[in-house]
Amino acid sequence: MPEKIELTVTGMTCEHCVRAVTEAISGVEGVLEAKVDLDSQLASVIGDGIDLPTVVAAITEEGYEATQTTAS
Ligand code: 9UX
Repeated sequence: MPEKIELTVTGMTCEHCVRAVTEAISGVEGVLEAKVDLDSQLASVIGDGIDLPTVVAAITEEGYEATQTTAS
């Protein structure tokens, strides 16, 4: 069953940041869809068997901070 994870991503200040984060998340194994919103600082990730620490690490490697806000 695909699951959805939401994270708060801080440090993004422009749409290029948003794209960098979106692409970083999209590159993680199991991720099917990643939506990142600049204003709300929320990243919504849909995937199957996603490893949360791997997602956080991918975002951190791009220079942003991520914390999980919800899981289901
Ligand atoms: Mo432009 Mo967003 O340097 O950091 S990509 S503000």
